[in-house]
Amino acid sequence: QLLCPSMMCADLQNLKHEVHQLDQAGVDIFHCDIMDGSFVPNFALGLSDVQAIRKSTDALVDVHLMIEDPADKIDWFLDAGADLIYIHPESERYVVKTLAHIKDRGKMAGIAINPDTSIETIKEMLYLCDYVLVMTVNPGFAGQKFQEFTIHKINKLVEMKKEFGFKIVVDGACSPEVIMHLLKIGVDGFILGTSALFGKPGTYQQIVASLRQTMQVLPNEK
Ligand code: S6P
Ligand code: MG
Repeated sequence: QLLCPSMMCADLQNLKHEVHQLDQAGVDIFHCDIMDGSFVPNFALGLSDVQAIRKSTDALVDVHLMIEDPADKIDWFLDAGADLIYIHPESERYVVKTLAHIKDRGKMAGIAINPDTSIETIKEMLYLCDYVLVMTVNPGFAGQKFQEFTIHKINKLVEMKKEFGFKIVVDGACSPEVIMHLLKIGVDGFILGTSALFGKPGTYQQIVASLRQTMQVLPNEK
């Protein structure tokens, strides 16, 4: 199972230290939220943050592009050191072409879908996806409420991943309880924000170890 800290929730005044602590705690993918104030009503990390995180770890770094027309910005983030890029089909006219470009550059490609977006709209593109990021809150902010209705879609995606082989990661309000529930359904990874990691009591090491321990004792149903 993949545990992916949402770096916009980290202490950005001590970014390098935060990355080292999270690395030591054994996280899997550093999740970088990029917002443009237009596709979503907020700004978050930028290119220089991705570069700084890349320099501070050998672990995988992902970039979640919550921006309008991401296609022509892909190379910026790949050059900054991203291993995996998520694009939103809601903001990109040529999703297949953009995913193919990421793959052509030898990196991993992902689609991120808003709660309201049906998987019917991305079915034809899944063959190009290494990851599908299911938003369980409307993108833009940490600390929102989990949108229960997205579980139906997650169940359908779990069925589809057998055919296509992508991994499912869930982003938004992933508390320990939500994680345990989704893990049983067959979700592969979780974005850890304020609901499970940042601002919680204990060190990153303790929190990640306790999450892993609870995850291990679950029966592996899928
Ligand atoms: C939100 C962004 C996410 C959040 C993360 C916060 O638009 O894409 O990655 O940072 O979901 O987690 P939480 O637990 O505070 O909801
Ligand atoms: Mg995100």
